[in-house]
Amino acid sequence: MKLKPGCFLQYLYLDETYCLLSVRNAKALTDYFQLLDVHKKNALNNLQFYCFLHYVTDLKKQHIMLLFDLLDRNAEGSIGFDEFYLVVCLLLAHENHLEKQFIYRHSGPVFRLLDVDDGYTISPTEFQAAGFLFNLNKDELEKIFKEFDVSGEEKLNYKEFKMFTIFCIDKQQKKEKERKRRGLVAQGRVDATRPAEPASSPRTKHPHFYFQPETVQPHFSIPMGSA
Ligand SMILES: [Ca+2]
Ligand SMILES: [Ca+2]
Repeated sequence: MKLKPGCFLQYLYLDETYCLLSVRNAKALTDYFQLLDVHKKNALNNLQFYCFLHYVTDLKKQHIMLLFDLLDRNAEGSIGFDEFYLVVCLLLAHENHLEKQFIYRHSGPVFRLLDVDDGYTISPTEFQAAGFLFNLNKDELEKIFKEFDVSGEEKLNYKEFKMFTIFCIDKQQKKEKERKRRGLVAQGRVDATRPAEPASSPRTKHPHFYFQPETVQPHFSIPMGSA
């Protein structure tokens, strides 16, 4: 999925470590949300959500409606600002090739989003249905299940999923380092025969200045049996 050129969202800046917007950008997004919320219900229905995503992205109708259903878990027929904010951060993460960072930073909400039947595990079917959100293809998803389903029941519990998110971030950091290294080699600033430095742990800048609504935090509890 891609943002359409020149749309409002392209003017927002996503922090690449925390995959969140600054408070200032979040305020601008609130104003935008209020413009979309023509019925003044502090929520968007599926038609409003569809029009918004159809206007700003190249997502197909079936994917937009699936995303709406994933967000509207209590089947109220609408989604609030917190869910809207999460979607916008995800769209910007895509735009900046930070999907894996997004999964790592928001592992709780992502797990909850993928766990359609609220069974506290993610099945291959659940994962495949929403793979488009994180740029994961069928082969990649199969590999993930093979590698991280430690308990062997062909489902990922939260602990297994968390391991996968750590793997994601490591892979993304290595990729980013290699990309930067290639740039420096091209500029003649680094010896091409010198091996790349190992990936470091994620940066720990304090997220104090970023807007983090409740739904972006892993606020749900995992039963003892599945952890
Ligand atoms: Ca499930
Ligand atoms: Ca498992």
